[in-house]
Amino acid sequence: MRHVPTMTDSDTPNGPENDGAVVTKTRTRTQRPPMYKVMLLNDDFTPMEFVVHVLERFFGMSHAMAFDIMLTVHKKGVAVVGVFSYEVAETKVAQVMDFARRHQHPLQCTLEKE
Ligand code: TYC
Repeated sequence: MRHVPTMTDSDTPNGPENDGAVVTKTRTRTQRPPMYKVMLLNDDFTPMEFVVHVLERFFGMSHAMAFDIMLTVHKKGVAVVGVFSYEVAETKVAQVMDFARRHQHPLQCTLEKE
């Protein structure tokens, strides 16, 4: 029976004893999906406790972590609160914006490609 060369043969590709067959190997480059940073912006009116609640409720943070991130936003003006796929990031932004609007707070949440 005719020998079919494979990449496990020590003399492939195209070494001796492969009947002149051309062995090619195609490398498929996999792409990681782009990720998006969700950011919270400071303002002068949204109560601190409300922001802490938002971080616990929509970003699954502990109270201590939520308080810490809230203070960072308060002091620096902005902070990344999570990194997600586009669909998840967009959903988080919509949930936060809707929740803030329903409570009549001007809290702003945005997303940015990483
Ligand atoms: N600066 C607000 C205050 O003093 C608190 C605050 C923190 C508001 C973070 C928004 O994303 C924010 N009440």
